[in-house]
Amino acid sequence: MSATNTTSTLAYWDIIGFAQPIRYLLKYAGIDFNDKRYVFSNEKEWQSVKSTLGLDFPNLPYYIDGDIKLTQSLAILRYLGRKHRLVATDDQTLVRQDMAEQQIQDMRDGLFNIIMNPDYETREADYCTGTLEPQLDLLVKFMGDKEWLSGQLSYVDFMAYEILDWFRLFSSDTIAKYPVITRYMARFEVECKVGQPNPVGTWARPTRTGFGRVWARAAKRPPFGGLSYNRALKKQSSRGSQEDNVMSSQK
Ligand SMILES: N[C@@H](CCC(=O)N[C@@H](CS)C(=O)NCC(=O)O)C(=O)O
Repeated sequence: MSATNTTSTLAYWDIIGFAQPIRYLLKYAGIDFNDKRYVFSNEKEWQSVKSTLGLDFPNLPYYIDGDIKLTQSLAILRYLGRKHRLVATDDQTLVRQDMAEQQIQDMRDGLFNIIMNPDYETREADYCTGTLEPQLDLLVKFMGDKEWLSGQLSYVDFMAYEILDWFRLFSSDTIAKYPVITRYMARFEVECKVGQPNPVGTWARPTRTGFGRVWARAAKRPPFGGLSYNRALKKQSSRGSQEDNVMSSQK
């Protein structure tokens, strides 16, 4: 079976999570894929098929593209990046791409550490000023006047956008301090049509409530600093830069 003549399948829970950058990339590349969602509240459904799919390391997300079957979200993103030319092509941009990839992973891990922590509320402020802001300072310096992290649009920007969006939900005040980041996100939303009715909007946005539930469960308290998801979004858009507000009104 050829990998190019089949409809591929991306499977994950019915939430955004680790699959969302992959969904964005597939949509951006114009791939008509089967967006398989296992019900998060019914883990048995996934467990009953987990070992039957021919995956070397069964997990979610998984991606099946003809005879290519893979798990590990980063491996999937790299595979799709190579396949759809969303990878750096020279040494300078490759080095930037590789470093940004790992830095974004570290930032994501930092966020998970804090939201999983039982002392979440008391640690949140320190995390924002002591960890997140220095990381964002470095990211802004790294970007300089470049539009994309490596210098050209790559799979790493899909990862970066998603984690920055989580940070924006987590602490919109922190992200609002970084106009370069706000503009980068707005640029990505335009380029990749995030939140617009076609082709991404109708299936991407509603899943964010699932993300809120996961977050709330992990932290054992309401997400987004006690705000409901909708109020958090409103607060975020009312504090964003002018450009950010333009983007929000397009959603
Ligand atoms: N390193 C893996 C982690 C995958 C992972 O932890 N998947 C979680 C959801 S985020 C899961 O529920 N996997 C299903 C399972 O463990 O059976 C990746 O990046 O894909």
